[in-house]
Amino acid sequence: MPDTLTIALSKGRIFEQAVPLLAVAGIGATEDPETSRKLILSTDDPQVKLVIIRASDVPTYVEYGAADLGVAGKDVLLEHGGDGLYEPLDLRIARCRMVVAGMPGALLDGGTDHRRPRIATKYVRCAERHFAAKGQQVEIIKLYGSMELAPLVGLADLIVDLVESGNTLKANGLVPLEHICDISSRLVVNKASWKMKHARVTALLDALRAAVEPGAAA
Ligand code: PRT
Ligand code: MG
Repeated sequence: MPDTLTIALSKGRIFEQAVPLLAVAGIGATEDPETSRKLILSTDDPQVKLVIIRASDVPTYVEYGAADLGVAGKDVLLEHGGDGLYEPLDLRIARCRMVVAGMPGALLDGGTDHRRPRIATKYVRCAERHFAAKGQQVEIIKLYGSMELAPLVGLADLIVDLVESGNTLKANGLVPLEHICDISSRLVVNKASWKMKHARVTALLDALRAAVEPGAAA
């Protein structure tokens, strides 16, 4: 069926916040990924299915055409890099900020001992770009999670992480020191699907745009 659409989503906040937008666009999820063990979920539109994958895998599925569309955080897209997919719409969901954080009073330049500050992060590319733009030499330590622990145990001087309420930083005695960028989730589209399923994809894109920007609809 050439006009079937597959949409890649991750469980948790992206699924929860994308569902109301998809519903406005006429796509109702008929199953809940938090309770279902299925990785392919049907919707009440027989021509649309959802695949439930890790947030950081969404760009890969969409780039390779395993999904026609997907929803991914800008942080994930910046780390994925390249121009292998289209990013036509800011869905304005799962919003947060990417920041440099550390202990109160931590020196962003590493202090006086001329050692390059060590930065622990899951967002290696974003961190490299941020410090390079400031002309600052740093040593990046790649972690896969719990970045907030790194400064507490002497693994790193600073972290680059996402902050929403600030509660996680506060609970670990850390403070935001520099704002890197605002983050929200984006609709991404496979390039071949954009051409081959153009009518279907643009109809969904228009419906989602109207759901995101009520009043801005044509
Ligand atoms: O968990 P997994 O490794 O599968 O992937 P993931 O952690 O990337 O997925 P998920 O579902 O946690 O996040 C999906 C997307 O949500 C991210 O890619 C971001 O674009 C977006 N998002 C929005 C966030 C947050 N807000 C957020 N607060 N992602 C993570 N956090 C974490 C943050 O890393 C920190 O540990 O929440 C903590 C901070 O929250 P506060 O409220 O205490 O400041
Ligand atoms: Mg997570």
